[in-house]
Amino acid sequence: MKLYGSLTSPYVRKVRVLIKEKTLPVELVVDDPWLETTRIPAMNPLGKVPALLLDDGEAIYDSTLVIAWLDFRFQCGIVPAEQKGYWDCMKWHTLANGILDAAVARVLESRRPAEKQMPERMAREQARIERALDQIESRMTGGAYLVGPGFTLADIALGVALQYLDFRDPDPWRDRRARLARWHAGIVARSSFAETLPPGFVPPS
Ligand SMILES: N[C@@H](CCC(=O)N[C@@H](CS)C(=O)NCC(=O)O)C(=O)O
Repeated sequence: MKLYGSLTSPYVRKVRVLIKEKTLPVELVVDDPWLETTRIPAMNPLGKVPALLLDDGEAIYDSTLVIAWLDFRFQCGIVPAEQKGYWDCMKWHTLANGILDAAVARVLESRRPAEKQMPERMAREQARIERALDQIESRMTGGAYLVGPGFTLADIALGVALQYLDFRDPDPWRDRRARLARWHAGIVARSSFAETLPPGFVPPS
């Protein structure tokens, strides 16, 4: 079983953190979907990473589905089984994915030639991120984990999303968000996060 993806994609990183956490037998194959040499479209017609290539040749794609597939196949227990914990975890994952979608859209817009950039588009994406972070800060309970007493997919998804903000756009998101910053420091101290940092990225201390 092989995971295809780039080392800078936060969507791929969510899966890589899960693989490290649970020591799953999945080999990482580095593939940048933006390069002409990419093999991703043969696996995922949408041309995006991550894609998980199964031993029978079938491919699973989209990080949410790849994680659900691995969780089911290896009984990882990364999502609580009881109803409230399950849906809380799914909600956090969805919100974290939304932050990532907004952050990635903003980064892509900022890479267009200056005369073609749409500042209002970037501002709209930034506003989504700010609203999400403010809501999350107001909901933080001060505990070490987002859902229940243990580490879950919610911690992986939001931990990766916030570190992607640090990586691509060192916005002072920690200002006014002390509880979120404290929780995040505990999550990214895990070896699964340290071992999956984008190359060359030094997280803020
Ligand atoms: N919803 C998808 C998003 C995946 C995604 O956007 N991946 C980016 C890398 S960060 C990609 O492959 N982009 C290539 C492209 O847009 O052509 C997921 O969760 O897997």
